[in-house]
Amino acid sequence: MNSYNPLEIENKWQKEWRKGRLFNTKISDSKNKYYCLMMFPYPSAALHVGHGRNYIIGDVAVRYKMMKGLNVLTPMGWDAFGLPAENAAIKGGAHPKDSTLHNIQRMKEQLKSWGVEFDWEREVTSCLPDYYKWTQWIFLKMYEHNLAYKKKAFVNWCPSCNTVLANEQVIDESCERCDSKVEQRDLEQWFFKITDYADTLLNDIEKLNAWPDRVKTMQKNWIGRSRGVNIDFPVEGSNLKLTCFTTRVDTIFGCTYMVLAPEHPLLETLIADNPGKEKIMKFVQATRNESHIERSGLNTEKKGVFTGRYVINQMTGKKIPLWIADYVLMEYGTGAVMAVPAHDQRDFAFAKKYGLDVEIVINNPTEKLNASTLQQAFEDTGILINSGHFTGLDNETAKEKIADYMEKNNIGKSAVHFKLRDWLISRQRYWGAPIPIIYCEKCGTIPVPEKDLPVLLPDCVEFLPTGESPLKNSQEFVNTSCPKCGRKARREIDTMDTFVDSSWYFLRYISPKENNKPFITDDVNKWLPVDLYIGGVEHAILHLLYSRFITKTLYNMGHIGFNEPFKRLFTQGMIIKDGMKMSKSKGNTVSPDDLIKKYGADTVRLYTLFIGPPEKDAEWSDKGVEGAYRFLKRVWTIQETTVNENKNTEETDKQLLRKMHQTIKKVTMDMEGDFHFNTAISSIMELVNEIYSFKKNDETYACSKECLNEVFKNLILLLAPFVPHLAEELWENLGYKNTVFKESWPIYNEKMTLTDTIIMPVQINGKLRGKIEAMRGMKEEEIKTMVLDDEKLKPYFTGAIKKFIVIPDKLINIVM
Ligand code: ANZ
Ligand code: ZN
Repeated sequence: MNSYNPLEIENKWQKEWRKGRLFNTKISDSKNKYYCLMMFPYPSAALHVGHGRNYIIGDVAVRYKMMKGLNVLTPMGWDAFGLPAENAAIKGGAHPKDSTLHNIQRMKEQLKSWGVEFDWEREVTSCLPDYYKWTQWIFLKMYEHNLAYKKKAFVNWCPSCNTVLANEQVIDESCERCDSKVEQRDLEQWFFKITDYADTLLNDIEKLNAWPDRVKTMQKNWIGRSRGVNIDFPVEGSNLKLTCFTTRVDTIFGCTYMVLAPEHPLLETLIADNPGKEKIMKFVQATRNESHIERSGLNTEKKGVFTGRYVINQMTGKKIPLWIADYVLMEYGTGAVMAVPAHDQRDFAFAKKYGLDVEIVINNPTEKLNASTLQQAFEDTGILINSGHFTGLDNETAKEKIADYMEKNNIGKSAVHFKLRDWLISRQRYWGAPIPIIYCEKCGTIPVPEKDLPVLLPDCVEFLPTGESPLKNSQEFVNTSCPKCGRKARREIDTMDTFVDSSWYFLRYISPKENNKPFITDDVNKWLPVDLYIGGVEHAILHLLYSRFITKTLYNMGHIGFNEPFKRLFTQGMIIKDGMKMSKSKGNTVSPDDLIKKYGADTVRLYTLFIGPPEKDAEWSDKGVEGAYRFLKRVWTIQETTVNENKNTEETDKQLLRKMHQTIKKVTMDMEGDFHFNTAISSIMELVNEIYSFKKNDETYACSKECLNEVFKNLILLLAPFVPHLAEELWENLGYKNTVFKESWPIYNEKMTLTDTIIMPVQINGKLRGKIEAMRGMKEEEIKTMVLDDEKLKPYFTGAIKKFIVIPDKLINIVM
């Protein structure tokens, strides 16, 4: 037998799988379907072993499900539009299209060399016209159903990338990509009306019972539903009134001032007669340039200015000062807040800074509070004090009673507000799908007719960012004619956020070459929802929320028959190197290429899977790879073993078979459960050790040939999803003609997993006093002797034994 030569066998089997079309799925056959989706990557640069973990986990799941007899669909594609390719191009490299397509080739080769197989006939690439044509179609459908609109909005602006950023692309007030400080700008932008779906997106989270709880919680918090009351405050000396939203109406008697957002629409009217209005407007202007994240942060110092006006708290009849403060955002609630310094920390800090009144209206049950010595707001629950005839109520009851009272007396109204904002989808950048809109001087905003899709992205464009989309400079692109009246018209020059591209790609995989439709309704209805979606937790909020949203809109429009896209979600942990997340910018990446050349893909796969529970972060170590390689060589060598058949092997066979059944059980449970491949692999390693423990110095086994063959055969099947090339080769060497992935997953026999020794508890006068280890089916007399001789039990035998009851294989009961 040859020694283990991974490169040779890996090459051979990768070719075989493709020749045998093992991963090419027939969509027409949806019986026992299993759709396994892995987040499609951004083709920025070569993959490192951290990326690899994602796809290796997916590949194991796919191969396992195949062996379980399911008809598995495993497609792959490229999230190919977006900033990095464009930024790289600006730095003097190739055209984004060339570099992107080049990277795709490179990454595809890497996936193949890992032995990670996909149905490549279904490949989608979001920057190619046959894909983005349908992204534009999605936009048109959204527009048609009033779910896409344009408005002026304050947006995060990166002055260096010269583009709008989504909130989550802003990290510590800086641009995620280039670290420049982010500004706020008021710009015309396109939005998708995701807020119309806030309630459904929130409620349907309950249905996602195979999603990780923490992802569900992140989605809930992002949607952020709050129930409370909108309260009216009349403005003194005018017939205006200001409405504020509060979730703590129980604290209304402690409201000592009111605060408006600097962007509040009534602000200029309110300060019109104020001689100091210029100073106020200066403050307003300055605040508007700060990022929202900075303004509302818990630890940033709050700034404000008095408007000179007062409003009436209708519950107390008192007039309270009206302020403007940076910590109030126009985008949330009503843009006005009733401030209760005694019970809200932000209000407390603000009141202390500007010398505003503090009035305690909730009693701290453990310590009497004093307004003049209060060190921080008391935000807990308690009993109302100083609150008119609501005094004495606990604050939850008070919330209801006060809300009722306000509704009856026209002071306020129950209200629900969401944190979720509409989805800003326009980008002032080149490398994205053009928004299919035309502006005609006569007809206004006109959507591009479906028959004219795609609106092609021109190749020759000067794409240096200027703050406006580079498409502006392409005359051939901008100038067009109005689809309605035929007059000269201009095209929209903004492109779409790449999150739009990725919000529907899982539908396209089912019929990727379809020319007349984005997808075939009947087929997607058969194959979706996706059975298993694997990806990084960094997409736990936006990508998943947007995909759910687009799915729900298409469902409501009648294009698909399901309203949640992903049945089960699995988020894998990151690979850490030198204490940091592996990434190109940190310079701590490990390339799989050299490792695969040196040890083979199976070793790299095994190590990656063995490194820890797949949902947790794990530290990479090159030494560990060496260990995985040694293990596979050990497995390889089992096939060379000869057996001494003269031995009496009944007992040892039984022992080895028991270990085998135990291993099958353990591995199967790990595969079916939380994908704990690491513990599955360690139990396989134990089985291999057990096999080796029968190895004698004379290179023979003390078990029978039949037994060893049986165990080895099942060992190969168990290993197949993890180290597929090695498994195929060993399988072939055993004389099998078919690929191991057409074999059934091994089945264990529960009875055969049981050990022959059993632990029996010993009760003395009804109390558990100890345990003994007995053999299954041991005679009563033998057990009695064992118990009486047991050193630990001896101290309890102080009197005469009245009864000695043995319940066979279970329990011993002694009465003294
Ligand atoms: C009075 C009050 C007293 C409040 C108290 C809290 C505690 P959630 O739960 O996140 O929805 N608020 C309302 N609109 C705001 C805005 N545009 N900008 C900043 N803050 C705003 O938060 C609702 C609470 O956040 C509201 O309840 C309001 O302060 C504040 F002891 O009203 B509260
Ligand atoms: Zn027109």
